[in-house]
Amino acid sequence: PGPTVAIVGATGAVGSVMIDILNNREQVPWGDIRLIASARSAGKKITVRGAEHTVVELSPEAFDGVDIAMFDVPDELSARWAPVAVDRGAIAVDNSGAFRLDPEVPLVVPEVNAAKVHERPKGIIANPNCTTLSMMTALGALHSEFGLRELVVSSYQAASGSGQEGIDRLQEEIAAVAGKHVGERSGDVAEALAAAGLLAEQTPFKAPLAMNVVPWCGSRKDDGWTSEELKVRNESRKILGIPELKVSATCVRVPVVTTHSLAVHAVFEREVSVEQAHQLFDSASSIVLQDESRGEVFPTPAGVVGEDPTYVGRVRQALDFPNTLEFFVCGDNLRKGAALNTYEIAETLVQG
Ligand code: 11C
Repeated sequence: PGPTVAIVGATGAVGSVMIDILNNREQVPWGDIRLIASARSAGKKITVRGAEHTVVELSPEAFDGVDIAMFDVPDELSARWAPVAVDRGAIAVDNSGAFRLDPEVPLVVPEVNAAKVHERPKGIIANPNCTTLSMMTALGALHSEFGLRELVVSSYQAASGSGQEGIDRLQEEIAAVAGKHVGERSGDVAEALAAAGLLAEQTPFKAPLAMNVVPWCGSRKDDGWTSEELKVRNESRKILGIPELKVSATCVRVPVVTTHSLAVHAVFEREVSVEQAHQLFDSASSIVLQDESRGEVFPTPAGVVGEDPTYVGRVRQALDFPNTLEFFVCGDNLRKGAALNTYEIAETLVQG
């Protein structure tokens, strides 16, 4: 039999996508597939690869016999349980933020730095934040040819970045404003939400998300930055192997259910043309180039949701900055941004 794989957090928003990926990518002949979740979800039956599996409760024994444990749970649960999985003999591939900046834990995007999976003194491999990941395949390809020096990005992040709670809240908010004549007066969207019983203290977002954009993702950090903006900076540096990379990010939540988008301003050491960038994107198997200059449409999150590749468009040479490209990327934050990249790390471990 093949190696035993565990999904920790199997019933969450990312865990559910992981099961879909397991059902649809059959290159690795896994032996046992173990679904692990909180006590609340234990006992639930889920069919994976044609066989019914019962979700088991998170415990040290749940990792016995597991070769690779993929964690799709909040930071504090990963921080506690990934080392337990390693103690029980598994390699932990962790999708949380708990270990990403640990110098003894590689932060891996297989298209960019696959070999790092073998440098894991703690037995843990980290999967990047979905916002960072959504632009990494494109930036990795450009960096290897032209040498990235500076990065300025604005994100347009989907509600599912806040998990099932975020998805449910956005759907409820949209239902609450649908058919109402709101959005023409300050505060009227919030009033419509309150009238529908959607209280401000019950949302994962800092402001109404329906008919709005919210320039705040993650938690508050020093000097006005958010955790998400610092993750984009620190994780991009680590994945690309450029510790001094200049990065500035503004992260914004938009009323999209799934798929993060980013407007990227990337400055390179060497001269780079749109044609050269197009060629690189065209030759990368996990990138789909959708650029207007070819008579095609540009990518949008509604057109990319559910897709595995990163979509790139609006590639332009900056008019006032030398060696600089502007482009727009869209990536499904639950697939390449989370479950798919985690799964690809596991595949890389198995396939060598
Ligand atoms: C968001 N990117 O959209 C975040 C969610 O560090 O894995 C993922 C947080 C993380 O809110």
